[in-house]
Amino acid sequence: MGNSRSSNNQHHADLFRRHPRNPLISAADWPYPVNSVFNAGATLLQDGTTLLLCRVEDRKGHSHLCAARSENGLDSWNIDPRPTLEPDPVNYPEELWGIEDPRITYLPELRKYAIAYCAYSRGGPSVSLVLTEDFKSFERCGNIMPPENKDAALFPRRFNGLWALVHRPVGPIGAHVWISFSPDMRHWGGHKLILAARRGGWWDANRIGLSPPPIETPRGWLMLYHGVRRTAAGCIYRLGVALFDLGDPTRCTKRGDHWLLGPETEYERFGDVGNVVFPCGHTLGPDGDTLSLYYGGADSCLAVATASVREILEWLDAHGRDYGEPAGKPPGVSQMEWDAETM
Ligand code: BMA
Repeated sequence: MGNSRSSNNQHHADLFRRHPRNPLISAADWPYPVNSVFNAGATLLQDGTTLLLCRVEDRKGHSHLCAARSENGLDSWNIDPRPTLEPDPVNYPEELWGIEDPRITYLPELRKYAIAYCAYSRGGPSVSLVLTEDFKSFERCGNIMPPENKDAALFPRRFNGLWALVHRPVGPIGAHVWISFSPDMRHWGGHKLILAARRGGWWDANRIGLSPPPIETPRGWLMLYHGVRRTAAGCIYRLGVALFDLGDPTRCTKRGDHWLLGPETEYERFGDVGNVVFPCGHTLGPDGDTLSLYYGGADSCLAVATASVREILEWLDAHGRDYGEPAGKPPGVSQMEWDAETM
């Protein structure tokens, strides 16, 4: 498994399995000089090719996006010889310091891919959206969430006629996951907090954010999210899971208490920013169950881990916190408010 600390995990569920070929891609593989390649969005093209839209950082410290394609999603990557999508600060000043962490959602209604990404503006990180049919030409929708906000992705279809976006604004009392709705992808409202960072000693205390775009399952939308633990030695980025109602994605139905993937291997523990696993994309295999999760390791390289959606759901059933009506919660108090008091 290439996992130097796997023995620590013998008593934990091994839901995500790292590929032995990890890390899959790093700066050394790039066709032009770059500092690092990480945090890629992912999608399967119509012909079954895996496309990764990688965050690529140059030696100014600014990021752009560049596509890498592979038939098996593991090797023989065909990388665009030049940046695929570059910041355009002349027309979009919010992209002054680069564009980062793309998350791709295919929209069957438009037959287009929507890419939500972080535009690093003078006011801080913000969310921008772009549409494409082919990852060659792009239709910019501009900045849709002002700073400080990131970790955004669109759902693949509308709810009650409205597009839905998951995102992560930062406020004075934590950074939580929100949802917003729009009739046209330009104007957003109906903002609602849907998953709160826990507090105190939890692995996901104070700061959480969406990882890859929500994953549709028969039981609901599976949301893999990252939690940030602040320690005396720096932050640790890990991955957890929650489930949302299929017809009403504002309603969390289950949440796991444990993280499912954390930095353990060398390529996750050491790099430009150590102790980081940061997935921005996934693909689903032809069996409809095998999830390939593409993630940045230590802000320096790209890796993949596979998991079974069915096993994740079973694990949530066995170990997840039920977001129904737990005993002791006074009527009229929302689950979120109750958690804030009790977690
Ligand atoms: C987050 C994002 C990610 C990055 C992570 C660790 O806030 O900026 O792009 O991987 O921090 O540095």
